Amino acid sequence: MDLELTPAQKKQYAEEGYLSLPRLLDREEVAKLRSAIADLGQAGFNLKARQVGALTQKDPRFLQLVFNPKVSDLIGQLVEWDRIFLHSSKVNFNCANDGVPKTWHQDNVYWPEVPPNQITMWIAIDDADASNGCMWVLPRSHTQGVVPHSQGATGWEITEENVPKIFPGLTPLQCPVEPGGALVFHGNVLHKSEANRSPRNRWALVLDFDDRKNEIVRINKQTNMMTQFDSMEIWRRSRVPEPAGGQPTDRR
Ligand SMILES: O=C(O)CCC(=O)C(=O)O
Repeated sequence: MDLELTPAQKKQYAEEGYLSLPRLLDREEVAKLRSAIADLGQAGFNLKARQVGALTQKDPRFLQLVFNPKVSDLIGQLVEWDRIFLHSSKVNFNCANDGVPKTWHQDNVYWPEVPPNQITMWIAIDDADASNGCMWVLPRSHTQGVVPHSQGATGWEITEENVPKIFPGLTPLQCPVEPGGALVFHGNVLHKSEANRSPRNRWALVLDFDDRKNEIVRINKQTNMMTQFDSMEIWRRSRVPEPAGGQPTDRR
């Protein structure tokens, strides 16, 4: 894929709040990530859970993904920030036959301490389509700021019936993508996925980025401990990351 976003793509992201990138990663890159996810199972993580987080701390192949220019440089083209910070990386398993839906929500509702400017990259590892729980977005919903959510079965949510009341006139869009395809969306864009009722798994990687200026400190109210974050600078305007991963290097 061409690493340089077109003016039309940047305009679409700014106006609609999301961008679909049908072939972000190639077959080899997807295969490597699929193995890394399968190896999480070998390491004792439950691949039937809804998700496993803090991936970059678990396997270097996930770290290489975030430093891949197709990821870090691409995010850098969409934001004005000087430094980009990865604050969360996870795999979402919408498992064959009994996947769990994730109801409508804005990601920024999860990061209330920071200005609401997170950006999310969602990468399909499997084919994601209407029958196995692909993503949906509500284009232009990022223009209203963070709206009140209620607590649902899988976290903060806005119920189906409230969507048209809060966002009148906006039309939901289903976003099927092939393996290696990605969606990038503003943290205020309303999005969801439906339950996987097909016999095919729908695995996806989710990377959350923020402006390095924002210090994200989230305390678990029960344990009074800081939640585990990836907490890592991945990109600077004056630098480019190394293609093979590792630490960013000077452009000069
Ligand atoms: O991967 C999914 O099914 C849902 C992703 C999502 O909305 C999230 O993780 O915030």
